Amino acid sequence: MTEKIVVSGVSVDTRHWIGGRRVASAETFTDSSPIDGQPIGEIARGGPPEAAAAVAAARDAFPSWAATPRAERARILHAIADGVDKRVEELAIVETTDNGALLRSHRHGVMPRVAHNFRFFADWLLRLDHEDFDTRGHRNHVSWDPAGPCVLITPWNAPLMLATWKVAPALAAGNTVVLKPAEWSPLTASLLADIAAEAGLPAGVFNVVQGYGAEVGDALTSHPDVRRISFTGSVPTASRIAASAAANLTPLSLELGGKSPLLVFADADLELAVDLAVEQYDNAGQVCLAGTRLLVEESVAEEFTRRFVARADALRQGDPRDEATDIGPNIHPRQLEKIDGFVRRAVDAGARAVIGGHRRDGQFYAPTLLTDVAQDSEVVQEEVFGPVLTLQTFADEDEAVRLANDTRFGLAATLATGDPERAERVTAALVAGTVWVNCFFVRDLQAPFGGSRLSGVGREGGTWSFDFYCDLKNTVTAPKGWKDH
Ligand code: TXE
Repeated sequence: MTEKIVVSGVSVDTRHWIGGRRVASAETFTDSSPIDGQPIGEIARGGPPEAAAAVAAARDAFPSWAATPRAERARILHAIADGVDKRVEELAIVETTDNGALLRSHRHGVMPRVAHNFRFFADWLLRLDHEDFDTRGHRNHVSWDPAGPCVLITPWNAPLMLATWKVAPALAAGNTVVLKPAEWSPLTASLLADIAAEAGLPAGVFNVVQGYGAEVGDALTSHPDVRRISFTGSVPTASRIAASAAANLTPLSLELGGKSPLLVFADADLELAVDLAVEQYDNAGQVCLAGTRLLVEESVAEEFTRRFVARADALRQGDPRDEATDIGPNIHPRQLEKIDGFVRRAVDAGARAVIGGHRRDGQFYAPTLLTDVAQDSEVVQEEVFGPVLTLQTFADEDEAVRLANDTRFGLAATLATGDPERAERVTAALVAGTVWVNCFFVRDLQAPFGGSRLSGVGREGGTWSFDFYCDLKNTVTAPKGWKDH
């Protein structure tokens, strides 16, 4: 296989990264760009042997990394962040070429945030503590012990962002890592391996196995030496991973899909509500947190729809490398098929496409708004993961909450309202891991992040990440002279 490819001027190693070495596979898979559908290169196609080798490398590297003083671990994580900062332009163009999301957002938002992931968890580690307390004179001391090798499995919609949101706290906690990036966007994980090595991360502490989830996944998730599995992706894959991890009772953190509501009350600033709604098309709708169900109070629904359509019509869809583009392509022809299938079936069942409802040339789907959708219909209940929103109306607050909570998911919810008391009432009644009031996508790394119901298991962020990635130990020490009592 070709060991290196050049992607928009950046050299990317196409092999795995195991135990501080590049490792080839006999077989490869083709990685293509959503921008033009053309192949980018052949990537190492891992299987059980590569998975086993990566876990063994992580296991061997664990004792020494776990024993590395916190300050030294934090220093190396800061050095990785510096390496990311230095290569923002390269990472941004490679990620855009690989997954089709906007270059300007990779350049100005995502990649700086990737660096921040490392800095944030390095700094949090240094503050991580638990107050000692006494029990009948005995001192209780809680320590955050590293857990061991962690398997991190990540999706393609925000590849490096979602990977480092797991990698950074796992490494900070003193664990070693095997990262399995999605096969539709394998490239930036390989660049991260280069950056981590340059930053001085010891061999085997961070490993990357490339390949199809179905071929490499089980060997990673059923491995008895793996102490944590963190996964972001689909519900069916999460179920398979949970089943595979069950034999060893390996703790799991699962961040899955959503069907989040965006509630617009009549007392809302309607321009703000429209802004929030249009934002849901970001990343061509491939965002787990997206508020894809617009729930609008009847009395303002007509005016809201009129303003929304005017704004959505003005969105520019095209090459994600162009600064003027608002919406890029969807990740893969299969994803496009899937999106179109959802819309076709909805329209067949009586839905009306107020805008969009069809593909565009290339790998694009027109921003779509569907009305006349039933609450129990597939398009209202299932995650589409494309630029497809539904609009339903409600008569009062009770109905709004009932519709909002009436899916199997519970990842996020957004409210547009001018009434703070209503915001409090509705927020309390919603089933969601995150609620945004008159804003969207504002995320602080110290906040707990995750979903309820089928949107996931567990929370990560700040201390919650360390809760997951550490084995908490309570040590009880007797007072001096205890035996004399
Ligand atoms: O997900 P998968 P897909 C949702 C979204 C999307 C749907 C399908 O609705 O349309 O999922 O996307 C790895 N053992 N989300 O098929 O299969 C796989 O290689 C271990 C929401 O891409 O879940 C990839 O690295 N790993 C989501 C990762 O799982 C396995 C983001 C995700 O792929 C595996 C992505 C196995 N048996 C999709 N099978 C979000 N929450 O943001 C696959 N994988």
